[in-house]
Amino acid sequence: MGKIWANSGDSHALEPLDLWERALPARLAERAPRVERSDNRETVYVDGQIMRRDPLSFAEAIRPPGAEDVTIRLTDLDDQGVWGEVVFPSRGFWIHNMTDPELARASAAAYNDWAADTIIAASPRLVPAAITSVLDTDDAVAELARARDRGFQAVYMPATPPPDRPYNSEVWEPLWSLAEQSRTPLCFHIGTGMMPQVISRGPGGSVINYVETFFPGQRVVAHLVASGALDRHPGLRIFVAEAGAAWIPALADRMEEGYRQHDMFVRPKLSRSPREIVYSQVYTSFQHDPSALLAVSALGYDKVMWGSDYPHLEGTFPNTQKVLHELFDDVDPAVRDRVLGGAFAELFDVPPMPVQAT
Ligand code: MZD
Ligand code: MN
Repeated sequence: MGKIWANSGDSHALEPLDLWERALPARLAERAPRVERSDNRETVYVDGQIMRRDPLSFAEAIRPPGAEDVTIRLTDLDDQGVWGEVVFPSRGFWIHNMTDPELARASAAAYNDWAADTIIAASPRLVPAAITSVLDTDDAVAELARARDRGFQAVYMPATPPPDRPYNSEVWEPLWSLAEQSRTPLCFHIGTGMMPQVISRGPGGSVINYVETFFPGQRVVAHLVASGALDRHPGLRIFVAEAGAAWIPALADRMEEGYRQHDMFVRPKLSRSPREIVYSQVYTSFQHDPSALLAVSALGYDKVMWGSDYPHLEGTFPNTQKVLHELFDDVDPAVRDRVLGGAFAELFDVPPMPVQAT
């Protein structure tokens, strides 16, 4: 079977353990994301909190050499058939669990400098997403502007914002404006921000947790559509990464019904219907879901990208070609090209992909 080439909306870089230690003054570095390993577990600390305590087997399983070595990453990409990819943080995710604005501002800038020097500099196929503060809008706007100057094309946002800064709040308006004006997609990766990933323990816990982490991605869309944020900024594109895609049409139906049947309560009124806003400004990615392709072919929602989620267990590495053939061999080539490159190209600029094998 010929090699299928794909652009991927979702992957992760693993930061050096001493990134923040080297970049920040000691009084901040000691509260930046750091890791301790003992008795077969890895514990992640940030801003005085324990964020995760994983079995080493899980922590190590998501770290093939390409996770932190860009040269090996590019070799893996060629082998797997991934041309361009959005690169999200790993430990940088924990910056959005900080409560100290100065620490968040400095930690985000340090991550962005590292990602620009290491990932952007390595290849035009790699599109790292910059981190900004979510505690202070002025800091977020300043760092987005700085990141654009450093060559970033995207910003990563947490699926769950700080409790006092919900995404329907006006406090975010200057960030929505700059993201629209600079054509910078805001990329909300699931399992991040002020909601723990592990909610349920005991019977079925891991699958319950896996399902629970995709609900905040749906809340992001509901908040940004219903509050009018996306309606006020028609050029703003948001991307919910790693939550699948087939829920978008159902969410659009739900918002349409609520907007229409509860008209007497609706504010603000929108200039376009919720579905028009979602279908024109909300992008999603999936790894294995057959339902995602049906959202495109059967329900007309085409802002769908495939994502490898390299190097995570939830992704397709090292079996990407097998997954792509299973997903796309019997699919309309127009749908395949849309999901493997077209939607990606509306948000991100990478060199032209090799010609698909017929
Ligand atoms: C980025 C988020 C994704 C998730 C959360 C997990 C599985 C568990 O036996 P017991 O009673 O002690 O129960 C333990 C239990 C098995 C219930 C629990 O430990 O569910 N462990 C792994 O944390 N699942 C839902 S999935 O949150 C979206 C997908 C898996 C990788 C994930 C955890 C990654 C992400 C995302 O923020 C992170 C990061 C750097 O890589 C991994 C870990 C960390 C968090
Ligand atoms: Mn991911």
